[in-house]
Amino acid sequence: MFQNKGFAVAAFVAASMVAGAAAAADNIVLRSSDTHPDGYPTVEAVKYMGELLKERTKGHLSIDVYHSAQLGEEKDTIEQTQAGVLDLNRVSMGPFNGIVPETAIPSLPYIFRSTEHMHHVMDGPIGESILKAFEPHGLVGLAFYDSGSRSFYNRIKPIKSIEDLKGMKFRVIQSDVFVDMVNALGANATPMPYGEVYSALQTGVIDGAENNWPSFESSKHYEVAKYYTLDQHQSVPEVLVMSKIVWDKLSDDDHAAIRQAAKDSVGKMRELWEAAEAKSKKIVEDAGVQVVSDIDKKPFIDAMKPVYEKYATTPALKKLIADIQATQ
Ligand code: GTR
Repeated sequence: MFQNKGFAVAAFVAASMVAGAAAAADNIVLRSSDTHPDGYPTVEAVKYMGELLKERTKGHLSIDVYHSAQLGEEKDTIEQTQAGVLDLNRVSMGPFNGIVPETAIPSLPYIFRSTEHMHHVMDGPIGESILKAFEPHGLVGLAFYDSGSRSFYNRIKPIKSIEDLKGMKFRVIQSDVFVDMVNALGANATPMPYGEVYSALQTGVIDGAENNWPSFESSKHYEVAKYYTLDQHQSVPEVLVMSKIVWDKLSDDDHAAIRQAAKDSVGKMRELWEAAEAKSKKIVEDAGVQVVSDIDKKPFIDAMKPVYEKYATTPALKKLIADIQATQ
């Protein structure tokens, strides 16, 4: 019935079992992709969701998480998910910006005032409406995860003000919002897949990149980029999506179980995230990275005006910005 490898494996296992074949034939193993290494909070949160699902459906539904970009870089795995080749995908909202216009709004620089503000927005009706916005694009939005805040790091010098960024070359996620954000700060943006950043830093193709503490650490970029400036320009939530093609082959009970398990993994992710941030910060600081934390953010915020104007293209998107800003 199902074309992808995960289901094929489940069917093979079922066929080769003599006793209990009927029950096993019904078992579905969903394949989920993640760019991060094993142990990273997003990987562990989806594993946790899989455990809940397995337990609650008595083995009928479970998840295999393919970490470390084993199934490809984010842009490619999104296409595979839309095509029904991949079942689940945990990705940053960034690479969705060109596909699902609503995702550009929470990706805007400085749209969230704090982690609490981001939680209030993404846990409430605004978050629900953004999850729904994935459906016309062949994807079912299941949950948002934390991602701290993204800041610039580089291999050249400590960046202490917006002037220091002028003319420097930064890798960004393959999204126009990210490109426009870096260019609006007077630097030059180079979009490229996550997996290529380490060697691009090492060979000098780029001067720096930007990310949160756990990504800066687990990617080992801190080995080759010794200056980190906490300008905290974006708090782009992570998102867990499912292929609509695969979703449509499942029952209403399956849908309810998947939605609930995804929601229940959000709290787990938040716990893991806090611990990961503290751990990564320590590793990076112990490695001698120079951290600039006393930075005046006002010039950064002011420089983002044209970026907001560019992405508020319809009355609905303008309203989305206003609704996020009005959320307490
Ligand atoms: C991380 C995010 C990843 C990936 C990465 C990147 O913060 O968790 O999904 O998008 O950033 O910069 O490519």
